[in-house]
Amino acid sequence: MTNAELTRLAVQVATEAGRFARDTRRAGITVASTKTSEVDIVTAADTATESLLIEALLAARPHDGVLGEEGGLRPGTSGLTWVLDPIDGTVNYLYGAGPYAVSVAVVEGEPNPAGWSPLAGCVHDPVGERCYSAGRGDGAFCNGRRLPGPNLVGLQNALLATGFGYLAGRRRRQGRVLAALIADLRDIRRSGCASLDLCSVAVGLVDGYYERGLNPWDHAAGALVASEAGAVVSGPQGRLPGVDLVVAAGQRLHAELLARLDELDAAADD
Ligand code: LIP
Repeated sequence: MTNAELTRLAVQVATEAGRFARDTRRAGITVASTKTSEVDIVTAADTATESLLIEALLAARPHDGVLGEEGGLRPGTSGLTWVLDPIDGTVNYLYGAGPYAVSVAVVEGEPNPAGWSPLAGCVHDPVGERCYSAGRGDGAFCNGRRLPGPNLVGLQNALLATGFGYLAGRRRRQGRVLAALIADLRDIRRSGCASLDLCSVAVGLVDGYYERGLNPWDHAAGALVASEAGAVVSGPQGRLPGVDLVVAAGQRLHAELLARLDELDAAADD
């Protein structure tokens, strides 16, 4: 399959799963379990939506691997792995407060951000009916319209999106960094959905995004949308994005933000 064909498959399954999750929410949802902390929740819809995605993807490509937020890694033999966040923005989904999305990416190579090469991805917002998609080398789109790419601003005029983890210690540290950073910016936005935050950079709804502690499935598809729209997407010191850090912005803001985060991160350790 070409990257364009993989993108079409990602769009098809993410759209169907997004509508399933939206309709399931209307019927009522409850917390099924928790993961890393009492506030890191899983709903029955998360697991059901992931099962729907896996069934549809393996019906089309039975030899691919899967790395899902709820089910973990199921190795394949094709060299390709589908990286799935069935409901990104789970707390928003539970409360009915804020956006959520189905995030589907397919990567080549190792099924981890340090060793993979993203080929195609889709982030589907079933409430806003916005379907972001990208294939490597093919550009980034929303509902079939090419995305304009990131705004070209400096740090002092930047509207930044960010997020916070589920562990109290990590949130305390993230709060310290943000408290020091916020005076240098226009403002921040905290949506609660990393995949849509990354797509928002690609659209220009925010000027940049950063977050530490993300799981691979949180950023796999959104990072490809942002980079295919022309944003610079990296981890710390310009390395690949991953659990240590994901930063996405236009070139100038990316450089200024990365440098400022490095300074603040060092200070937060003191
Ligand atoms: C969420 C991310 C969000 C982050 C939350 C959580 P989930 O993913 O999309 O940006 O700040 O802590 O990780 O848990 O809803 O799939």
